Amino acid sequence: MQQATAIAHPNIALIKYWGKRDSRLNLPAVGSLSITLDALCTRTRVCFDSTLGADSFLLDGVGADARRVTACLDHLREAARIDTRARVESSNDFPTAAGLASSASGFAALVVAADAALGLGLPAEKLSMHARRGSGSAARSIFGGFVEMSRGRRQDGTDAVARPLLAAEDWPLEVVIVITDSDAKSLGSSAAMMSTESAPYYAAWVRSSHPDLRAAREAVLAHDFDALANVSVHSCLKMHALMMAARPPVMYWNAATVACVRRITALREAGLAVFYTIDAGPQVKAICQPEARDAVEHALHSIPGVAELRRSGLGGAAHVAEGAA
Ligand code: 2P0
Repeated sequence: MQQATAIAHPNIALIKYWGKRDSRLNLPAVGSLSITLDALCTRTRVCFDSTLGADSFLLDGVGADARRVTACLDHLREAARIDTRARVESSNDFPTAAGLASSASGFAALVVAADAALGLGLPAEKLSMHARRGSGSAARSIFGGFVEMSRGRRQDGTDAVARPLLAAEDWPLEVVIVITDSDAKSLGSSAAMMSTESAPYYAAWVRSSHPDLRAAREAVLAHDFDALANVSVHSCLKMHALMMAARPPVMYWNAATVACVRRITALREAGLAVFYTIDAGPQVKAICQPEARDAVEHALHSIPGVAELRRSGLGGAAHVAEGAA
């Protein structure tokens, strides 16, 4: 038996990945920029066992569909020139499939654990490429802090990988995660993404993502909070507008989502260093300077429909869990 356990953290995109240039290889249509959250965590154990006839997948203690896990492991098995099946056990300390990027941390942890179990020792860029094949956003969760993901140009996708942009300790922003609904979402992001390619603005979305990515990269490297806030809110709302303009439309927001957006906007107008982003779900993430965090939490916790607040710093590259089997 060859086994290892890995830990990975979800990330949230400030410049959004939405749309694919190749769905078979899972290549993104646009580049993206994210922050990895150190307070949320996925722990995944992979055990290759020659007595197994098929891969099995236990997610938060419950048997789950192993097809995407198998597809991801197949690439690593090919690299290791083995055909052994694996038992995979994964758990999240936050709601799964609810717009909190559990697939990002999930596939990043899977790839890092499988790489260690098989003794491959792949470099981080290769791990990122394998994670991307599992889930586009997972490519970014291989790294901590601020991370940039390239759309790449090559047809084989070998250049569609993430790279670290700035270490967390170089600009230690904080995130208040506002959970407005912890149920799993009814429409997964892969399906939603495919359907939004029917929106009439899709070509404009792809075209306009390049200057957004450049502006965000420059803002991160210059530690320019206002510039990062402006371009991040723009990317977020543009992505949701694209979803709403699809046929059929996709609408992830609920009343509390809208109330939080309005409250955060008012806080920012009043001079607080905070902005919001929203992913494929109804949760809101408030990104702020550390000194603004208490005021942000205070303003958000009493909004009707807000179920829970979680706070996080940045950090957390995916890694093998030392001492675990
Ligand atoms: C992102 N999201 O950049 C965007 C913003 C959600 C909204 O990447 O089809 O689960 O598995 O590659 O990575 C969520 O999509 O999609 C996502 P697949 P994924 O974080």
